[in-house]
Amino acid sequence: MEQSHMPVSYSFLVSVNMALQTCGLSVLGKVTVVLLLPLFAGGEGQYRGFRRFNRAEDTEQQSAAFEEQWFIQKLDHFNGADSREWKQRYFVNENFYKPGGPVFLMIGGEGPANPAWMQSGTWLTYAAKHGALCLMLEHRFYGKSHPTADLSTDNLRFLSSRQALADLAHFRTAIAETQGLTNRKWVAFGGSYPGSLAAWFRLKYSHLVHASVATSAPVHATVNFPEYLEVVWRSLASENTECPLLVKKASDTLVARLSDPKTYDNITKDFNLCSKLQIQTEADSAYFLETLAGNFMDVVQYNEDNRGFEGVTGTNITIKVLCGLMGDASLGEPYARYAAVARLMMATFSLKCLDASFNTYLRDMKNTSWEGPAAGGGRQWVYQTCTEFGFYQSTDSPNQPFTGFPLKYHVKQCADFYNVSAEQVAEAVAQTNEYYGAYDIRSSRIVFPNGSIDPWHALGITQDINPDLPAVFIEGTAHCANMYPARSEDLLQLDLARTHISLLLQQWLKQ
Ligand SMILES: *[C@@H]1O[C@H](CO)[C@@H](O)[C@H](O)[C@H]1NC(C)=O
Ligand SMILES: *[C@@H]1O[C@H](CO)[C@@H](O)[C@H](O)[C@H]1NC(C)=O
Ligand SMILES: *[C@@H]1O[C@H](CO)[C@@H](O)[C@H](O)[C@H]1NC(C)=O
Ligand SMILES: *[C@@H]1O[C@H](CO)[C@@H](O)[C@H](O)[C@H]1NC(C)=O
Ligand SMILES: CC(=O)N[C@H]1CO[C@H](CO)[C@@H](O)[C@@H]1O
Repeated sequence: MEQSHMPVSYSFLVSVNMALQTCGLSVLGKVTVVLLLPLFAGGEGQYRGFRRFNRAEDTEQQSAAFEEQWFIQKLDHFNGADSREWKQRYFVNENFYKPGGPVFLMIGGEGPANPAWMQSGTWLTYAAKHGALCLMLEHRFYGKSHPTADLSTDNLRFLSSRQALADLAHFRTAIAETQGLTNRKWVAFGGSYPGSLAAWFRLKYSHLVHASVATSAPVHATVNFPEYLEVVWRSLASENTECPLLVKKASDTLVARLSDPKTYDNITKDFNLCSKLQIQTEADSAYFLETLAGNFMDVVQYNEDNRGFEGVTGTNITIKVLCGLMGDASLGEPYARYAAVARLMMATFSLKCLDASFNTYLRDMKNTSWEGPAAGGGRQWVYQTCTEFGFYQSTDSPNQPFTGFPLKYHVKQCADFYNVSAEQVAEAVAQTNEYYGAYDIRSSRIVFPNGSIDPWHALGITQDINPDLPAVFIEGTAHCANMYPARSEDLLQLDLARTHISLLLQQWLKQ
C-alpha cells in the first residue's frame, strides 16, 4: 500500500481553528471558523490538535429547516450494570423518502454535526435517486451531545470510537423499531474520522448496516504520521515545483532565527503575534512553528473543495494562492513571503493577531468545562488521538518542508492534558488496529473514496481489497471532496467518482 502520500486535513486556520473533523460534517471546521474567531480575537488560545482532520463550520443558522431531535442513549454500552443515560442529538430529512425505501445514516464526527448536510451534499443526491430517509447522528461528546457533566479526564473514559459505534447500533435499532424501518436497508455515510466509523460500523455491526460509503477514511491508526507532511510537499509541488522548496527555505530561516532572542521583536511584528514571542521550552517553539505550518496543512487538506456550502470561510485560499505568495519576489526573501501567508490567513479569518503561545493552548486544552475554549472538539479529539489513533503529523520525515514539531512534542501533550503516557499511546494505537483490522479490514459492501492531494489518503484504503470492498481514487482532489455538493467547475474525475459510488449503491441496494 502506498503510504507515502496522504490525504486530508485542515489547516492553518488552525492556529486559528483546529478541528479535524469530519469533512465538515462536524466540528473542526467549525471550530476553526466559528470558534476561532472568538478565540483568537479575544487573544484566547486555539487548540489545533484536531484541526487536521476535517473541518466544518458551525453554521447553526442554517439549521432552521431541520430541527434538532434527541435520542435517549446509554452512557456505557459495555457495562450492563451502568444504567446512566444522556441525550444524543440527531437530524431527519424525510423529503426524499418513498415508502419502502432505504435509510441513509450520516455519521457525525469530531465536531458539532452540521445541519447544512441535511440540505446539501452528494449523499442527498443519492437519497433522491433511491427514495431514502436521511438521518444524521451527532457523535457523543461533540456539539450538543453531552453524555457527562463536563470534560474531565475521568469522564472522557466514555469517549471512544467503540462507544460511538455502539451508539449508532442502538440508535439504528431503536429508530427502526419505532418507525417501522427494521427491514429496510440501512446505508452508513461518513467522511474523515466518520468515514472510518462508517466502515467500522459495517464491519462490526453487519447485521444492522447493509453498506457503507467511507470517504477519506484513515482506517490505519498510527502514532507517528510523518507521511502527512510528505503529501503536503507533493501537493504543493504539483502546483509549482519551486513552491515547497521556498516554504522549506522560509521555515529554515525562521527556525534559525528562533535560536537568537534578539530577533524576537522582529518575528513578533512579522507574524503579527498577540504578545511578544517567548521561547522558554521546546514546546513553545514547536507550537509556534506548527501553527505557521498549519496554514499550509489546512489549505492543502481542503484545497478547492466545495465545503463553502457549510458556511466555511476561506475556501478561496488555495494551494495556488499560497504558492503565488511564496513565489512573489517583490515581497522580499522567502521568510517575508511566509509571513505574508500568515497575515493573509489572519485577514481571511478576521483574526486581529496570532496567538502562538503554547501556555495558552495548554491552559485551554486542560479546561474541562463544556463552555471552555477547547470544548468545540479540541479537547475531545486530542483525547481520542491519545487513547485510540495517534495520527500525529510530525516533522520527522526529511521529505517535507517543515522543522520543529517532532513526534515527542505531540505525544507529550497526552501526558500534559490527560496523564496518558507515551507507552499507553503506543499500546492503545496497536489495540485499535487489532480491533478493526486497519488496512486488512475484512467485510463487504464498503466503498473507500480517496483524493490524491489529501494528506490523509496515506492511512486509507486506496486499492480495491476485493470487488466487494472497492477503492475509488480521485486524482487531484482533497479531503472528502466527493461528499460536497457537485459544482460545474468540479474535475471530471470527481464527477465520475460520484457516479461510480452511485452505481455501487444501486447495485448493493439490490443485493
Ligand atoms: C529587525 O528588522 C530590521 C528591519 O528589517 C533589521 O534592520 C534588523 O537588523 C532586524 N533585527 C534583528 C535583530 O534581526
Ligand atoms: C477571498 O474572498 C474574500 C471574500 O470574498 C475576499 O475579501 C478576499 O480578497 C479573497 N481572497 C483571495 C486571496 O482571493
Ligand atoms: C474554563 O473556561 C470557562 C469558559 O471560558 C471559564 O469560565 C473558566 O474559568 C475556565 N476554567 C478554568 C479552570 O480556567
Ligand atoms: C497519572 O497516571 C499514573 C499512572 O498511570 C498515576 O499513578 C497518577 O496518579 C496519575 N496522576 C494524576 C494526576 O492523575
Ligand atoms: C493517493 C492514493 O493512494 N490513491 C489511491 C486511491 O485509490 C485508487 C484505487 O481506486 C488507487 O489506485 C490510488 O493509488
